[in-house]
Amino acid sequence: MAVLEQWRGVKAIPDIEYFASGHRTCQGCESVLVMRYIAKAAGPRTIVTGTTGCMYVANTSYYSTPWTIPWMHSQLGAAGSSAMGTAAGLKALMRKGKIKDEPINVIAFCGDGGGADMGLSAISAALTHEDYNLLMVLYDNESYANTDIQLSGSTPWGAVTTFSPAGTKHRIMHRRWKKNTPGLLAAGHAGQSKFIGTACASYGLDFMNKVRRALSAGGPTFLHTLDPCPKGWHYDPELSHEIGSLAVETGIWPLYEVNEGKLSFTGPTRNILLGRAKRKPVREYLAKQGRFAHFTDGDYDYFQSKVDEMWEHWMIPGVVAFEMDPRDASLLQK
Ligand SMILES: Cc1ncc(C[n+]2csc(CCOP(=O)(O)OP(=O)(O)O)c2C)c(N)n1
Ligand code: SF4
Ligand SMILES: [Mg+2]
Repeated sequence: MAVLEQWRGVKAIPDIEYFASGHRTCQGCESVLVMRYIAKAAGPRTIVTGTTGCMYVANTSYYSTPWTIPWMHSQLGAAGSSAMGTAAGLKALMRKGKIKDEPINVIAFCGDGGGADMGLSAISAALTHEDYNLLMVLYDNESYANTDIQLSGSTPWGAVTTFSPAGTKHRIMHRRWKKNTPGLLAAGHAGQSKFIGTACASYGLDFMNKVRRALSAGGPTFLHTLDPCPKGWHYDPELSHEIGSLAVETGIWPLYEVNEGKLSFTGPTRNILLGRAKRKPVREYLAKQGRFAHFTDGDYDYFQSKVDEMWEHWMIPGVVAFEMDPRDASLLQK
């Protein structure tokens, strides 16, 4: 296992890039910034695998690649399996003396279609194998973007996608609330996974230090990032950074980590919980994106009420969605 020290400020971040030029993602793509950050945070002794999606197709076309560290494509639902296979293979080769015994980081990334939907079982399986050091990164652009923005289990309520166009008969075509993937993995793998967290590329230092903590944790780990996608979310590419910040500042995307079973909140989310900042209205985030352009006042109110519920009634805001049944609340009081 590598031990990567924390970077105390932006000046401590090295200039060198391990994910360089040569990709063809859209202008303003935040998922590609996620790739750059994970490579920078992990450093040169790293192997990356990546499932099919924008971060495969747009990054490795026509014999070009921005990856300067070893990278391998994996099947759409195979982030967990490829991470475990790579970690197990390295361990066996080192044990047999076929390669030098040294810390090598293993990172497997997937999109929300590949990870929150199709490959969730393999990610869960990898998180139960305490003897392998690996990090799985789910980059969430809230759609199957590469195949033209179909909705996934991670798409927010009411958003227009190619599978959920706003119609005249049914204005809101997507009526399911976004799946709480990091919460379900954190709650379901307590005592197995060493680190499970959320991040957003608008908070680069917080993001890269989480990657470094996860890689130094000594076990299977998982990071879920929320990535504004100008093409699928329909906004001017120059707004990507601001939209990512608004997702956190409105409380829609809480930043937290569960490290060795201990939960802590980071960045603006921590300030909101400490009472140092107020949650911004969700409308400020939603109204900047064309995928919500059909929203009425009632739709904004409904969205706000669901986010308020998450902060005011969940057992742990943004993480664990249950409330105690009032009839049983006294059972937990000592
Ligand atoms: C098993 C399988 N089913 C369908 C596809 C077609 N396909 C390729 S990329 C993709 C979208 C993946 O979405 P996501 O994982 O969210 O990544 P994104 O494209 O958004 O970056 C799909 C459906 C495939 N490659 N493999
Ligand atoms: S469609 Fe979205 S995720 Fe895919 S390359 Fe473009 S901006 Fe990035
Ligand atoms: Mg996606």
